[in-house]
Amino acid sequence: MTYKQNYNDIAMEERNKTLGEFIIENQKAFQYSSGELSRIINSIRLAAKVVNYKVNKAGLVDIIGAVGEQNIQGEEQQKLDVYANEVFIQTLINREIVCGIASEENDEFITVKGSDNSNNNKYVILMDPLDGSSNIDVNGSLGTIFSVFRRITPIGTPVTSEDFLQPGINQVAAGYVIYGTSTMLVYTTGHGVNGFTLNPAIGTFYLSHPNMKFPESGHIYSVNEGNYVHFPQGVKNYIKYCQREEEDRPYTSRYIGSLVSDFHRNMIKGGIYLYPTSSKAPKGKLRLLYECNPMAFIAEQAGGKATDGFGRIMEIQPTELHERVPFFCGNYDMVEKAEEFMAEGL
Ligand code: P6P
Repeated sequence: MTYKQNYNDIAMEERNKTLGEFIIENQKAFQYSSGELSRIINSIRLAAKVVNYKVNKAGLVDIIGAVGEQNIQGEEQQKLDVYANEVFIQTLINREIVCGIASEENDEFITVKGSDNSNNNKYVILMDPLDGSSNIDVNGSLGTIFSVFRRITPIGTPVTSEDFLQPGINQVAAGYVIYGTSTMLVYTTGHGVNGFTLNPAIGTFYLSHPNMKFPESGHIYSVNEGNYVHFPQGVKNYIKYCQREEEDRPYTSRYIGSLVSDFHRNMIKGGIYLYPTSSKAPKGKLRLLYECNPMAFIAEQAGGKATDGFGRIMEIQPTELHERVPFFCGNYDMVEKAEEFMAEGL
């Protein structure tokens, strides 16, 4: 038999490179390529597999249902939220690769010292360990979102809030895990976006979506229309524009209640995700540091756009760890059109 079998006969395991192989091949492209960033992605990979196992068993194991406490967001903490948070934090600490961790589930950031009690690690990571947890009890898809910065305070000193409160343009890596019909890790280090699908049978991620880009045009809009009456006039006008029977419209409305899932579908099929301000969420609901910035980095690397309705998300100077911002993200021209309505409809 010739070496070149029929491509489709070759199992993914043989035809697609693994995440590990991809990281090694692209090591030199990582900014400050000292291997630490690769090790961060590797630790995310391990934690994602552990969380994926629990997410898939959530219906069987007693980890469904709120743990009874509330996080700083005032949201009911689901057991899986707490579990995922602990898995990602412990995996990152054990690997001794970051000097600090901030999480949606923790009021304050965590200082991470080396086993020799040093502060010599160069990176901080910010994360939403389990995004869309309201979907847990209804078997909906969930996600993990992460954002990586190089610390800006002197190496060797304890990490400070300054290291976390950096504008999104300083990110050195960002990504998400989507726990859906399949589990994928999608991330960027500033050199394009690549998606890796987990083969749960052997616990290996394979490069299934190389160089991901938004399609030329999009026809999906994702927003919680239950809040319509509370939206700014510009958002109301944009939603009516999406629904009007003219040109390439009406668009399709799709909203899963999980940013990662809505974003992922829109990046593949073309669309826009909006979480505007409303009287119920005067600054919006989504958090700048560990939801909007990482998704904005990925969106821009995939040829899309991410704004707060008026300005680029990644140029916002954060002032507090859990600050919220309005979020418009997706196909470049769709976000631009929404911004036009925001400018008119003040
Ligand atoms: P609402 C999940 O809590 C989340 O942060 C995003 O993942 C999701 O898109 C949004 O909030 C859903 O919020 O108010 O529409 O239920």
